[in-house]
Amino acid sequence: MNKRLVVDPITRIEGHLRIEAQMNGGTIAEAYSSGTMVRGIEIILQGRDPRDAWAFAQRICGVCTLVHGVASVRAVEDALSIEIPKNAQLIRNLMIAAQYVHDHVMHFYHLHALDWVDVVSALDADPKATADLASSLSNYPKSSPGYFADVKTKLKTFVEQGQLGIFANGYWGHSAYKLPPEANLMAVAHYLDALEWQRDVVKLHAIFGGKNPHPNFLVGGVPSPISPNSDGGINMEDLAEVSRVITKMEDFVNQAYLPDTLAIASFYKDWGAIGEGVGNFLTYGDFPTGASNDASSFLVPRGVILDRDLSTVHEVDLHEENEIQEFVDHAWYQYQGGPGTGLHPYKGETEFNFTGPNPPFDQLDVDKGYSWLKSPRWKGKAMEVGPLSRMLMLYATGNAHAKELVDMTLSTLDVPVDALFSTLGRTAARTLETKIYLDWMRGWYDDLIANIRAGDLQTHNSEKWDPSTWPNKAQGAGYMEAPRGALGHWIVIEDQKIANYQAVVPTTWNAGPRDADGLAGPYEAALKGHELANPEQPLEILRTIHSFDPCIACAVHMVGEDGEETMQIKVS
Ligand code: NFE
Ligand code: MG
Repeated sequence: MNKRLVVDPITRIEGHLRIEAQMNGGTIAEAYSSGTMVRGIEIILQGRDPRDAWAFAQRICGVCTLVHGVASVRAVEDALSIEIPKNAQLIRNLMIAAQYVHDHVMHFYHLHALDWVDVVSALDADPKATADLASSLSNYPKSSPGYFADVKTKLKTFVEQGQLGIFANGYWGHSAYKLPPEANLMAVAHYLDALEWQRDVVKLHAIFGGKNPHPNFLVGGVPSPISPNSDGGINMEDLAEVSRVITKMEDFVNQAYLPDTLAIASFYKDWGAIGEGVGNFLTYGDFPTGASNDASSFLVPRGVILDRDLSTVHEVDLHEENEIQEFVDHAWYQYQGGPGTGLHPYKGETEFNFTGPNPPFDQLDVDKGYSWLKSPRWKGKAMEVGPLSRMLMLYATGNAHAKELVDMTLSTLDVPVDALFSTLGRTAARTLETKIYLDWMRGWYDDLIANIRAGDLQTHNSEKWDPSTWPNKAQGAGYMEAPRGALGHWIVIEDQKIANYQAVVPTTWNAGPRDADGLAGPYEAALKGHELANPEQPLEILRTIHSFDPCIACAVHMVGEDGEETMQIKVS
């Protein structure tokens, strides 16, 4: 009899995700992805003042802490035709890119690395050899034998006391771990350093947005005024600190994140042919250099790549009702239009329809609803969104830096271009795009300083702040590239209040369940065909799911009650 493997919850992600894998011997024949928590921010927003929406929407998630704020103010600005000042655009770009750098480094070391790095094996490392390895890879300052000996001692104490703490519950010793002990020790050391590093780099958000997580936003611009020589608002000392933060980001990315990615990947080249997914890639695009809703000015272009064909980029219209639609045939929602209905977000409905099974249960009934995520589709097709989609879009549209980075990675690893479409490609894309955005950050920073020096201090456009200036009915789309991919908020405003609000977020695209036609979502498609060395320790599932960097709070716009904390693996 075919067995169904259940992994619930998947750990080292945001939120609660359950994967069920229909096994054929040791191979995954079919996989099912289920978001298991629910709240309902879209419903909470109805009837509120559109100018307040960002503050509620931002609470969708505490990981991608600012993206829902940005998407929300952009949606309102699009609906009311508000253009924001140049300085506000630059500051938003800086804040968005800072989020990427922070989020991607944390994801690599704290959420994904331990799928590839065996912490316990690091105890066998020779600190001197580790220092030699680290020094051969980069000029990261902490690369001495004494430093690695200290990290090893710290780790040894954890293990001997049975208190692995943040390293508890790994599949240490699993046969799929391939790194030599020295590479494991180096990666563990950088894991710990990244924890410290991220504490500093969030200052950029605090300076521009008042705090982190959840920095403040403002419809029409940014909330903190620029006042170069005063104590209130953003002064020159604050801006100097922003520059120091960017340098700190550059140093860690160049000296640790990029070399570590390449070094670790070189032991896992086989993962360049595993975890391909749906092969369709969507970007909404971001980083305007002109008006915020003029996609032609975006540094990351908008578009779709189909069937891995990088020679053609298809156009995407976010307002066209036949393009982006959400289906709920395998989700715990219902539409007034009945089964098979796909709704554009302007017409979106969020009505719960939980059809069970009630917990505790052994397995989901995948013929019915089985997730709190909807199934978004573009022209009926499942789309992968995120770092890989963006890198492919930059590559396909001829971005020179992207091409240089991708070509360098392929030749360093000695893998074919097809290796991009994989678990390894997804993880490498995250690292490579971080390099590109850091370069852009430096440019935006310089532009901002030049504007200020030229006397342009404007950060807010208040022309349409007063609701009496608004039309009775308006609708708009706010979109961006969040760290995990294309994010859109759609708002309908009637009589100065929110009549409908829908968010379609990256993890919904990637982790959503099957649609009306039974077509699998990207997670589900990517897992198909995985061979598990040991089904009781499904490390291979974690590798591919983590390569997408799941965030289920975003995906269902929810915060759930705390479920079980331990990971449960069941073969039934
Ligand atoms: Ni909660 Fe998010 C990002 C958004 S993912 S992390 O990035 O939007 O669905
Ligand atoms: Mg939604």
